[in-house]
Amino acid sequence: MRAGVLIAVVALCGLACQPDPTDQGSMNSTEIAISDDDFTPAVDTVAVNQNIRWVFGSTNADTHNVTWDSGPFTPTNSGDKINGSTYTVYFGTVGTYAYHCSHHGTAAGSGMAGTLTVQ
Ligand SMILES: [Cu+2]
Repeated sequence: MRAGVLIAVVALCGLACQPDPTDQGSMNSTEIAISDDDFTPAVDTVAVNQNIRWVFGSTNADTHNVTWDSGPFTPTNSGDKINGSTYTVYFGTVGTYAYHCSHHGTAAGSGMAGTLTVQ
């Protein structure tokens, strides 16, 4: 009986927990994909006190990085990374954190840029 309930919950979550790619403002992903030349989701909202991981795509032609527009980050960027690399940051403070790729975007959200809201 318990197994039946568990399977029902998993099946329900399988449908309800799918991110809607057209609704970026309300996404909450702990993993942000990096491709040529985008962050997905570019606008993300997550709960405080957890790791967020940027994953550099396995088929990217270009080198990218995560560079913080401002904030308490040391170092202030991920360094240039290539295919399959990851960059993980622990967010223990509520706030809005803007970032960009220094090769394909600029601070304040133009080009390859993203915003992470931690609440
Ligand atoms: Cu880039």
